[in-house]
Amino acid sequence: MPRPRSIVLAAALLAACHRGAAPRDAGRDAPCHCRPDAAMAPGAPLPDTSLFLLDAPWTDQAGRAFQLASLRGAPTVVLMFYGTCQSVCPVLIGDLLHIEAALSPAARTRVRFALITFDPATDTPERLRALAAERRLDPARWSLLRGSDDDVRAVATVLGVQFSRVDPTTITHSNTITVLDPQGVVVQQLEGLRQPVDGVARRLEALAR
Ligand SMILES: [Cu+2]
Repeated sequence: MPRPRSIVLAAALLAACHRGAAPRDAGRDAPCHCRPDAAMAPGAPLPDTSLFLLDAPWTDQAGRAFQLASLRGAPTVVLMFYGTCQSVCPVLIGDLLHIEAALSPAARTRVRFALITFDPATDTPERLRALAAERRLDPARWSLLRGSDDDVRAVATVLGVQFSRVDPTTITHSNTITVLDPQGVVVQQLEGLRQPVDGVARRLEALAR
């Protein structure tokens, strides 16, 4: 059986990034060596390591069609999570809220937050909308996204996020917060819970200028 196009594209993206350095190596405050010197003009082709090259159809918490490429031009914080997680996902969403709170008002209006569920079968738009309301996630900045299992796996591959379903209600997963530059290239990753957010906030401020 041929592999889905999204998986093939994710593998190509990963290979392109490894020609420079893996997204993981962009972690902490280190500069991302995989960021190419492509022109940053809005109409220019996306860098070949851009997550936005995954042109899969997503659905947001309002039930609207959503493309990752619609985030182009905005520094974006990406978290893979699932809504029924009882342990770490609520903490990670709290960490993203801390990042948002650490931004200047000017940067806050530009930065976007994209939460992609590992569990699209359970996390319907209604459930995602309820979660967004419960956590007071501003819909102008926060998109909670569900897609096909293949497309979720493709994003996880590009971000270096591991996940695995251990029983019908539990998914084990990496605790990774990723910062994308306005072209969709990984420039920073935080691993673990309750990490200091100052470095990420500074990076987002710089990207939002
Ligand atoms: Cu979780």
